[in-house]
Amino acid sequence: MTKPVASLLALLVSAACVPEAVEPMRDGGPVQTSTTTDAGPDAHDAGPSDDGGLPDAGERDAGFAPRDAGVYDGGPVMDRDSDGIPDDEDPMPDSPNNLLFSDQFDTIDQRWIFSSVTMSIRPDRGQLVVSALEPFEREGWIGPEPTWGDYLIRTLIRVDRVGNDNTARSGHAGLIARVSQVTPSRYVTCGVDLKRRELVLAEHEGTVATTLESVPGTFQPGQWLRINLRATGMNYVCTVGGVELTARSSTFFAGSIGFRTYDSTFAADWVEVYEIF
Ligand SMILES: [Ca+2]
Ligand SMILES: [Ca+2]
Repeated sequence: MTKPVASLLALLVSAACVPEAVEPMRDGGPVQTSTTTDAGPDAHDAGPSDDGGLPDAGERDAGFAPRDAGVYDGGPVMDRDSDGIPDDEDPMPDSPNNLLFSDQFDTIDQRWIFSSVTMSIRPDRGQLVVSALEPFEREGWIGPEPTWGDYLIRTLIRVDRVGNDNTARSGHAGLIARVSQVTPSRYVTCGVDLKRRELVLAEHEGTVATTLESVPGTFQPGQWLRINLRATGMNYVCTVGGVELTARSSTFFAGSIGFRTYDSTFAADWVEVYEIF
Protein backbone atom coordinates (compact mmCIF):
# COMPACT_ATOMS: atom_id res chain seq x y z
CA MET A 1 0.00 0.00 0.00
CA THR A 2 1.40 3.38 -0.96
CA LYS A 3 1.83 6.01 1.66
CA PRO A 4 -0.75 8.47 0.22
CA VAL A 5 -3.40 5.74 0.15
CA ALA A 6 -2.64 4.74 3.74
CA SER A 7 -2.92 8.38 4.81
CA LEU A 8 -6.22 8.72 3.02
CA LEU A 9 -7.57 5.59 4.71
CA ALA A 10 -6.43 6.86 8.10
CA LEU A 11 -8.20 10.13 7.40
CA LEU A 12 -11.40 8.37 6.40
CA VAL A 13 -11.31 6.16 9.48
CA SER A 14 -10.73 9.12 11.78
CA ALA A 15 -13.51 11.09 10.10
CA ALA A 16 -15.91 8.17 10.52
CA CYS A 17 -15.08 7.97 14.21
CA VAL A 18 -15.77 11.59 15.04
CA PRO A 19 -18.33 11.48 17.85
CA GLU A 20 -21.60 13.32 17.45
CA ALA A 21 -20.72 15.65 20.30
CA VAL A 22 -18.20 17.53 18.18
CA GLU A 23 -20.74 18.22 15.45
CA PRO A 24 -20.59 22.00 15.88
CA MET A 25 -16.85 21.95 15.23
CA ARG A 26 -17.11 20.05 11.95
CA ASP A 27 -18.66 22.79 9.93
CA GLY A 28 -15.31 24.37 9.19
CA GLY A 29 -16.70 27.86 9.45
CA PRO A 30 -15.66 30.62 11.78
CA VAL A 31 -17.22 29.73 15.12
CA GLN A 32 -17.79 32.63 17.47
CA THR A 33 -16.92 30.74 20.61
CA SER A 34 -16.44 34.00 22.47
CA THR A 35 -20.08 34.90 22.14
CA THR A 36 -21.11 31.30 22.75
CA THR A 37 -24.70 31.24 23.80
CA ASP A 38 -27.69 31.46 21.64
CA ALA A 39 -31.12 30.07 22.08
CA GLY A 40 -29.73 26.69 21.06
CA PRO A 41 -32.09 24.13 19.58
CA ASP A 42 -35.06 26.43 19.37
CA ALA A 43 -37.25 28.27 16.95
CA HIS A 44 -34.32 28.87 14.64
CA ASP A 45 -33.98 25.19 13.99
CA ALA A 46 -36.24 24.94 11.01
CA GLY A 47 -33.83 22.49 9.47
CA PRO A 48 -31.25 22.89 6.77
CA SER A 49 -32.50 24.40 3.57
CA ASP A 50 -31.67 23.12 0.13
CA ASP A 51 -29.88 26.04 -1.39
CA GLY A 52 -28.13 24.34 -4.24
CA GLY A 53 -24.71 24.66 -2.69
CA LEU A 54 -24.82 28.29 -1.70
CA PRO A 55 -23.23 29.08 1.63
CA ASP A 56 -25.78 28.90 4.40
CA ALA A 57 -25.46 28.87 8.14
CA GLY A 58 -28.15 26.23 8.20
CA GLU A 59 -26.11 23.56 6.48
CA ARG A 60 -23.07 23.80 8.66
CA ASP A 61 -24.52 22.34 11.82
CA ALA A 62 -27.28 19.93 10.96
CA GLY A 63 -26.99 18.04 14.25
CA PHE A 64 -27.71 20.85 16.66
CA ALA A 65 -28.91 24.28 15.73
CA PRO A 66 -28.97 24.52 11.95
CA ARG A 67 -29.67 28.21 11.77
CA ASP A 68 -27.11 29.12 14.40
CA ALA A 69 -24.18 27.10 13.17
CA GLY A 70 -21.79 30.00 13.26
CA VAL A 71 -22.23 30.70 16.91
CA TYR A 72 -23.54 27.67 18.79
CA ASP A 73 -20.77 26.20 20.93
CA GLY A 74 -22.58 23.07 22.07
CA GLY A 75 -22.75 24.25 25.67
CA PRO A 76 -25.84 24.65 27.79
CA VAL A 77 -27.97 27.70 27.13
CA MET A 78 -29.57 29.27 30.17
CA ASP A 79 -32.92 30.98 29.68
CA ARG A 80 -34.49 31.27 33.12
CA ASP A 81 -37.66 33.05 31.96
CA SER A 82 -38.01 30.90 28.79
CA ASP A 83 -38.63 33.89 26.54
CA GLY A 84 -36.08 32.82 23.92
CA ILE A 85 -33.36 35.28 24.96
CA PRO A 86 -30.34 33.59 26.59
CA ASP A 87 -29.71 34.93 30.09
CA ASP A 88 -26.44 36.61 29.17
CA GLU A 89 -28.21 38.65 26.48
CA ASP A 90 -31.52 39.09 28.26
CA PRO A 91 -32.11 42.65 29.53
CA MET A 92 -34.65 41.14 31.98
CA PRO A 93 -33.52 37.54 32.59
CA ASP A 94 -36.27 36.82 35.14
CA SER A 95 -39.16 38.43 33.29
CA PRO A 96 -40.37 37.22 29.88
CA ASN A 97 -39.88 39.81 27.15
CA ASN A 98 -42.59 40.06 24.53
CA LEU A 99 -41.55 38.95 21.04
CA LEU A 100 -42.52 41.81 18.71
CA PHE A 101 -41.23 40.28 15.48
CA SER A 102 -39.21 37.36 14.18
CA ASP A 103 -38.31 36.03 10.77
CA GLN A 104 -36.32 33.00 9.63
CA PHE A 105 -36.57 34.13 5.98
CA ASP A 106 -37.96 30.72 4.98
CA THR A 107 -40.94 32.49 3.43
CA ILE A 108 -41.43 36.01 2.08
CA ASP A 109 -43.16 38.10 4.75
CA GLN A 110 -45.03 40.79 2.81
CA ARG A 111 -44.22 43.39 5.45
CA TRP A 112 -40.63 43.72 4.21
CA ILE A 113 -39.96 46.80 2.08
CA PHE A 114 -36.72 47.00 0.10
CA SER A 115 -35.13 50.12 -1.36
CA SER A 116 -33.58 48.11 -4.20
CA VAL A 117 -34.23 44.84 -6.02
CA THR A 118 -30.68 43.78 -5.10
CA MET A 119 -31.83 43.32 -1.49
CA SER A 120 -34.34 40.51 -1.14
CA ILE A 121 -35.53 37.51 0.85
CA ARG A 122 -34.37 34.18 -0.56
CA PRO A 123 -36.62 31.44 0.84
CA ASP A 124 -34.51 28.83 -0.99
CA ARG A 125 -31.56 29.86 1.19
CA GLY A 126 -33.57 30.89 4.23
CA GLN A 127 -31.83 34.25 4.17
CA LEU A 128 -32.29 37.95 3.53
CA VAL A 129 -29.49 38.96 1.14
CA VAL A 130 -27.88 41.77 -0.79
CA SER A 131 -26.68 39.92 -3.84
CA ALA A 132 -24.94 42.59 -5.94
CA LEU A 133 -21.89 44.63 -5.04
CA GLU A 134 -22.81 48.23 -5.79
CA PRO A 135 -21.63 51.54 -4.26
CA PHE A 136 -25.09 52.43 -2.96
CA GLU A 137 -27.18 52.28 0.16
CA ARG A 138 -29.43 49.20 0.36
CA GLU A 139 -32.17 49.17 2.95
CA GLY A 140 -34.86 46.73 3.98
CA TRP A 141 -37.38 47.33 6.75
CA ILE A 142 -40.74 46.02 7.87
CA GLY A 143 -42.73 49.26 7.56
CA PRO A 144 -43.70 51.83 10.20
CA GLU A 145 -43.93 50.71 13.85
CA PRO A 146 -44.31 54.04 15.67
CA THR A 147 -45.29 52.36 18.96
CA TRP A 148 -42.07 50.32 19.18
CA GLY A 149 -39.89 52.28 21.61
CA ASP A 150 -37.52 50.20 23.72
CA TYR A 151 -36.42 46.85 22.36
CA LEU A 152 -33.67 44.34 21.69
CA ILE A 153 -32.88 43.17 18.14
CA ARG A 154 -30.95 39.92 17.68
CA THR A 155 -29.62 38.72 14.33
CA LEU A 156 -26.97 36.64 12.61
CA ILE A 157 -25.31 38.15 9.54
CA ARG A 158 -22.42 37.42 7.22
CA VAL A 159 -20.75 40.05 5.04
CA ASP A 160 -19.39 38.37 1.94
CA ARG A 161 -17.70 41.07 -0.11
CA VAL A 162 -17.01 44.79 0.12
CA GLY A 163 -16.59 47.10 -2.86
CA ASN A 164 -13.97 49.60 -3.90
CA ASP A 165 -16.00 52.76 -3.60
CA ASN A 166 -13.91 55.55 -2.08
CA THR A 167 -16.56 57.06 0.14
CA ALA A 168 -16.51 56.67 3.91
CA ARG A 169 -19.77 54.76 3.73
CA SER A 170 -18.40 51.89 1.67
CA GLY A 171 -18.27 48.50 3.36
CA HIS A 172 -20.96 48.93 6.00
CA ALA A 173 -23.58 46.30 6.86
CA GLY A 174 -25.83 45.80 9.82
CA LEU A 175 -29.09 46.46 11.62
CA ILE A 176 -31.20 49.59 11.54
CA ALA A 177 -33.44 50.51 14.47
CA ARG A 178 -36.02 53.09 15.44
CA VAL A 179 -36.63 53.56 11.74
CA SER A 180 -39.19 56.21 10.87
CA GLN A 181 -38.38 56.26 7.16
CA VAL A 182 -35.79 55.18 4.59
CA THR A 183 -34.52 57.10 1.57
CA PRO A 184 -34.05 59.65 3.01
CA SER A 185 -32.92 57.78 6.08
CA ARG A 186 -34.03 58.39 9.64
CA TYR A 187 -32.72 55.68 11.95
CA VAL A 188 -29.91 54.30 14.12
CA THR A 189 -27.50 51.67 12.77
CA CYS A 190 -25.47 48.99 14.54
CA GLY A 191 -23.13 46.98 12.38
CA VAL A 192 -19.72 46.36 10.92
CA ASP A 193 -17.44 48.24 8.58
CA LEU A 194 -15.35 45.53 7.00
CA LYS A 195 -13.14 47.97 5.13
CA ARG A 196 -11.95 49.66 8.30
CA ARG A 197 -12.52 46.59 10.50
CA GLU A 198 -14.74 48.46 12.92
CA LEU A 199 -17.94 48.00 14.84
CA VAL A 200 -20.02 51.14 14.36
CA LEU A 201 -23.03 52.65 16.11
CA ALA A 202 -24.32 55.55 14.03
CA GLU A 203 -27.26 57.80 13.37
CA HIS A 204 -28.62 58.65 9.93
CA GLU A 205 -30.69 61.70 9.13
CA GLY A 206 -31.17 62.11 5.41
CA THR A 207 -27.77 62.02 3.75
CA VAL A 208 -25.95 62.86 6.99
CA ALA A 209 -24.50 59.95 8.95
CA THR A 210 -23.10 60.67 12.41
CA THR A 211 -20.93 58.08 14.15
CA LEU A 212 -22.03 57.82 17.77
CA GLU A 213 -19.31 55.35 18.71
CA SER A 214 -16.91 52.95 17.01
CA VAL A 215 -14.35 50.37 18.14
CA PRO A 216 -11.90 48.15 16.23
CA GLY A 217 -12.94 44.56 15.60
CA THR A 218 -11.17 41.68 13.91
CA PHE A 219 -14.00 40.83 11.59
CA GLN A 220 -13.49 38.94 8.32
CA PRO A 221 -15.59 38.67 5.16
CA GLY A 222 -17.40 35.33 5.15
CA GLN A 223 -17.65 35.22 8.94
CA TRP A 224 -21.05 34.74 10.57
CA LEU A 225 -21.51 37.44 13.20
CA ARG A 226 -24.06 37.62 15.97
CA ILE A 227 -25.30 41.19 16.27
CA ASN A 228 -27.50 42.56 19.03
CA LEU A 229 -28.80 46.11 19.31
CA ARG A 230 -30.54 47.21 22.50
CA ALA A 231 -32.36 50.55 22.47
CA THR A 232 -33.78 51.84 25.75
CA GLY A 233 -34.62 55.53 26.10
CA MET A 234 -31.50 57.48 25.12
CA ASN A 235 -29.24 54.44 25.56
CA TYR A 236 -27.92 52.20 22.80
CA VAL A 237 -25.87 49.04 23.24
CA CYS A 238 -24.49 47.46 20.06
CA THR A 239 -22.78 44.06 20.31
CA VAL A 240 -21.00 42.34 17.45
CA GLY A 241 -19.24 39.03 17.98
CA GLY A 242 -18.70 39.72 21.66
CA VAL A 243 -17.44 43.28 21.15
CA GLU A 244 -19.72 45.86 22.72
CA LEU A 245 -20.10 49.59 22.36
CA THR A 246 -22.53 52.00 23.91
CA ALA A 247 -23.78 55.48 23.14
CA ARG A 248 -26.47 57.95 24.13
CA SER A 249 -28.61 59.97 21.76
CA SER A 250 -31.90 61.83 21.92
CA THR A 251 -32.56 61.94 18.18
CA PHE A 252 -34.88 58.93 17.88
CA PHE A 253 -37.04 57.26 20.52
CA ALA A 254 -39.26 54.90 18.55
CA GLY A 255 -39.65 53.19 15.21
CA SER A 256 -39.26 50.04 13.16
CA ILE A 257 -36.35 47.70 12.39
CA GLY A 258 -34.48 46.39 9.38
CA PHE A 259 -31.13 45.97 7.67
CA ARG A 260 -28.80 48.29 5.79
CA THR A 261 -25.72 47.80 3.63
CA TYR A 262 -23.52 50.16 1.61
CA ASP A 263 -21.21 48.79 -1.07
CA SER A 264 -21.20 45.30 0.39
CA THR A 265 -22.95 41.99 -0.17
CA PHE A 266 -24.36 40.21 2.85
CA ALA A 267 -26.76 37.62 4.18
CA ALA A 268 -28.90 37.67 7.31
CA ASP A 269 -30.01 34.25 8.57
CA TRP A 270 -32.73 35.31 11.02
CA VAL A 271 -33.87 38.28 13.07
CA GLU A 272 -35.81 38.69 16.33
CA VAL A 273 -37.17 41.76 18.09
CA TYR A 274 -38.06 41.66 21.80
CA GLU A 275 -39.85 44.42 23.63
CA ILE A 276 -38.13 45.92 26.70
CA PHE A 277 -40.57 47.46 29.15
CA1 LIG B 1 -34.58 34.85 28.76
CA1 LIG C 1 -36.48 38.26 29.66
